[in-house]
Amino acid sequence: MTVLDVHFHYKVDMMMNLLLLVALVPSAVLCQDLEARSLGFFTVEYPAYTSVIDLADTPGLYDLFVTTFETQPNTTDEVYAVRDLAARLDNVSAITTELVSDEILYPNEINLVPVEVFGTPDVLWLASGFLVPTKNDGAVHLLSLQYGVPATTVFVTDDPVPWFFHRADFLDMNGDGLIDIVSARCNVTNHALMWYEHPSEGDPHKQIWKSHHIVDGPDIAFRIHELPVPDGSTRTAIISTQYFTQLLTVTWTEDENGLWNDPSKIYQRVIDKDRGHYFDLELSSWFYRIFTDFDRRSAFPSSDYLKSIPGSKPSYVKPEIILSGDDDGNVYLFTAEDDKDPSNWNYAYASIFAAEGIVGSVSVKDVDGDNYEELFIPAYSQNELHIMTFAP
Ligand SMILES: *[C@@H]1O[C@H](CO)[C@@H](O)[C@H](O)[C@H]1NC(C)=O
Ligand SMILES: *[C@@H]1O[C@H](CO)[C@@H](O)[C@H](O)[C@H]1NC(C)=O
Ligand SMILES: *[C@@H]1O[C@H](CO)[C@@H](O)[C@H](O)[C@H]1NC(C)=O
Ligand SMILES: [Ca+2]
Ligand SMILES: [Ca+2]
Repeated sequence: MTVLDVHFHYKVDMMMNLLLLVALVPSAVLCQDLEARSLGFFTVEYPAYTSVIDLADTPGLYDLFVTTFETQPNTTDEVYAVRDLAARLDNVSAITTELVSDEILYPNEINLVPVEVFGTPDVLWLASGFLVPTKNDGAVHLLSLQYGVPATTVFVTDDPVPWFFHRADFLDMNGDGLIDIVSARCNVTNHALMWYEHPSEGDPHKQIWKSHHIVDGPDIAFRIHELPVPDGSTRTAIISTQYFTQLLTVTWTEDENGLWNDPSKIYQRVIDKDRGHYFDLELSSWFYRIFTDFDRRSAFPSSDYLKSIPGSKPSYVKPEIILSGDDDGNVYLFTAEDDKDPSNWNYAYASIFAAEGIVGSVSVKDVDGDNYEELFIPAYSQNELHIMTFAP
């Protein structure tokens, strides 16, 4: 397993320093042991990606959304929800799921669209498609739960050929006041960071969003981040873990208004290379870790997933990290060797969950408000969704 720490300035070029470690908050609190214990599991066929979401129609109650996919061609795939998780933690084996969609083939990551994008709450985004024959024509979908459950799939891109999509994010790229979709699209040989233009007229849920190419390279995962630069201002940057081309890159605009529609103002630089398949990343204002693919024993799904758990020890300087080992079958808890030493960025890790076969993307959230995080672990090959808690 390769765990890569990158911290402090990467001098990207004359115009910009990437200052990824900007401040450390001192902490006087001593180490406490973090231990996760099982609350049980319930059955879901092929659970892959999970998200815990607080919908506006039930404020303060957390729901679990789970995407599932089969790697056999010509099968259908489903997205499920479990509503009001807190009420169900005392009888996990009795949990039943609600069907959200059975219309999307190979659904990958799912999450909430920020309310500002449409001015209406409870719209989910979902990115789909992968190598499986009959399931390789992916898209970024919008699911409005207000239209009812099962939700109707809406939004198609105008891309004329099949592409896979794994994540979406939201930013007004052309400055027209309408927030656009940013995504990476790929097939095995072609990869690009794209943005999709929020239609200025008509119902945006029922129209094609025009595609705009930003740069080649990004394929699966990326994060949008405001990067501080030496003159005290910031640049909106998109940091991408390029899986197929095995590079970690940053893309940004030097447009004075932060717009992305003039290609001559877009810059892209390699931050890191020679570490294998970069897969996913989490960013905070002061540090980041990138996890690369390891121990590939099976073809699908193909990599690591990670989530940081910033709330688990609030007075700590460096966050704990939960990492799914994907096809290595484990969920790992990473803890900093030394929370207070800014020169020591080593993390120790231990497996806190071992599955038979593949583990999908884990969600971490304190859903019952006792200040201890719960973990939602899709044991893909076992057709089980496990719940754990850090509560004693
Ligand atoms: C999927 O089903 C269609 C219609 O039955 C069939 O023509 C096609 O060959 C199948 N594709 C695969 C990859 O199994
Ligand atoms: C859990 O739910 C099942 C099914 O509803 C029920 O039979 C069982 O008694 C419940 N167990 C507890 C401990 O409440
Ligand atoms: C990927 O997409 C490009 C552009 O449409 C196409 O030329 C190429 O054949 C595709 N590659 C694969 C492996 O499908
Ligand atoms: Ca826009
Ligand atoms: Ca809790």
